[in-house]
Amino acid sequence: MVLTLHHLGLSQSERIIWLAEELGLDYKYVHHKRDPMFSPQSIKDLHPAGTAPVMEDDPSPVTGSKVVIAETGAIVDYIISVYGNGRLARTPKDGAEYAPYLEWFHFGNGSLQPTLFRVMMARGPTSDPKSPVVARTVAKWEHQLDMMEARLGETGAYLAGKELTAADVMNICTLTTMRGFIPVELDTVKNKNILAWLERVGERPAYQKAMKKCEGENFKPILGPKAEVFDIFKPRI
Ligand SMILES: N[C@@H](CCC(=O)N[C@@H](CS)C(=O)NCC(=O)O)C(=O)O
Repeated sequence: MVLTLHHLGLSQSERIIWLAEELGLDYKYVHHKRDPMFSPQSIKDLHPAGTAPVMEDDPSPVTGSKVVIAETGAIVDYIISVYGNGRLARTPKDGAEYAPYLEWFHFGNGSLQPTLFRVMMARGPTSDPKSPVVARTVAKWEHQLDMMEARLGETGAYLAGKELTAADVMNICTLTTMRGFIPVELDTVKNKNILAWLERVGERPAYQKAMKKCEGENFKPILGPKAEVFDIFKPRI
């Protein structure tokens, strides 16, 4: 066993565990508990970023020595290329799915998640609800959901096409687990394709297995229109 995947409880690092389960990889799982809300020292000791996920590959088949990565998109790319035989990715050879795959893959960390975190700041106690910046932030979030809704309407299934790809893996947690930090609701009419997509993902055995591994047997992922703040964040948000 050479691949070690580090997850921080209730966090976006669930994406890597889900990916590994979808690919059926053999890996060592390491769970880190928040301290009390952010990374514990055990995560900080792994990489200067001090954030999760962290992947350790020792020895990496690429270098023959230890490789450590702490950025989700890079870990996803590495795992798919080195251990996944390209599965769950799209390349120029896949024709029409290539460009949307790339765009939606990067949309997750490049647009959707930063916007959701800005919504959190906009709702914070120091924010002025009348500020145009707040209005613009909320409008941007709505607009990004509209884009996603339209794309899922086009494919009728997943972001790149009819099959799950890493583009879905990059985006799902912002609309599931991240809503346990920032409880935005989804509209059953306006966001119906998004909600159907969350349900589709929630039915995947690999997703279920990953979520149980990350958060315990009794954890219920946020897959419906309503979202409640996780207990550990309640006094702080
Ligand atoms: N861009 C990074 C962000 C990583 C990140 O901020 N992870 C959060 C998990 S939700 C974290 O480690 N938070 C704890 C902390 O910042 O102390 C990625 O996609 O991997």
